[in-house]
Amino acid sequence: MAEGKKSGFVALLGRPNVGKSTLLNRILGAKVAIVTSKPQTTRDRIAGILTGERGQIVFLDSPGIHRPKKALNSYMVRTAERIASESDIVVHLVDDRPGQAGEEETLVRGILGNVVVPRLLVVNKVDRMGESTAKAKRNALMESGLYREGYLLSATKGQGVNAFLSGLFDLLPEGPAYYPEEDLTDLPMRFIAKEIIREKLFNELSEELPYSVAVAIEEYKEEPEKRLVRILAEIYVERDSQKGMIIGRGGRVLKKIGTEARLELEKETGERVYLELFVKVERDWTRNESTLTRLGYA
Ligand SMILES: Nc1nc2c(ncn2[C@@H]2O[C@H](COP(=O)(O)OP(=O)(O)OP(=O)(O)O)[C@@H](O)[C@H]2O)c(=O)[nH]1
Ligand SMILES: [Mg+2]
Repeated sequence: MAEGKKSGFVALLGRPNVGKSTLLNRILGAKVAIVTSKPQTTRDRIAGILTGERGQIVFLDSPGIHRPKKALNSYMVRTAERIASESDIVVHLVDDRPGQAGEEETLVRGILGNVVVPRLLVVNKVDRMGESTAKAKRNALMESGLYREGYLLSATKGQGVNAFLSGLFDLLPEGPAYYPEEDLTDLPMRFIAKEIIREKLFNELSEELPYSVAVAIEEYKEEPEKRLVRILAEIYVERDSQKGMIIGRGGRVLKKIGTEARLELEKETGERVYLELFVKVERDWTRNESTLTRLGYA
């Protein structure tokens, strides 16, 4: 162990859409987690590894905490709870939306109440809220006595991020790096590919449709001699009518999603990508435990 280096796991927790994944990407200076304007984008534990002068922090981005109505949502909330229980520091992110006393915030505070490690508060989106509103929000929330420190930051603009990181290193114990210093995540490329496709679906689809969609990578084949990656992915929906909406008139919607995903996958892999998408109906998969397991949500 290098003398004086610190390490640990830091959970990013909060209700949906507060900017947890945006903050993870900002801290790493790279896109590891997908981000959309819609709530409940993240469904899994996303580890992002920051290695620097002072040591290594493994950030754990988590699904937004909400009241689960379906099996998929229960999986998401369970995942967030597990992340909180396996971390050395738990960070509670809030944003500029009112409703701190709302149901989701009550659920988050319930989880925070169960952890024995230090808790930090982050008031995010200060760029939109303004400094004085953000400070007032922080001060009011700090009165609960739940938090060791409270930070203001903007995950999109980067403001306040260095002070936050330095506060985390101050709190963490000395310890070894868990991952090689060049690693940004422990997620395999197959998982990242599935998430990129899901992000394009989330962006393109509206109302309930994004929440009925899952992606499974059926084939991920690298052909280095051709500088090509072949990806075959299946998009699962819950009903026949949804299949038509994703394909769109003359296949237009699916084509757009495919093109956007392919361009980003080419950037990620540095290779040409051949991407094939198929849409399949798996009736009510969000409510069905065994289908969820098959789709990787278990
Ligand atoms: N103005 C502003 N917008 C932000 C900031 N951080 C995140 N956002 C936006 O908030 C939205 C949600 O961001 P995400 O990072 O996906 O939020 P999340 O907490 O990971 O959401 P879930 O995965 O659904 O729980 C996106 O449209 C972001 O661009 C910020 O600091 N300022
Ligand atoms: Mg997220």
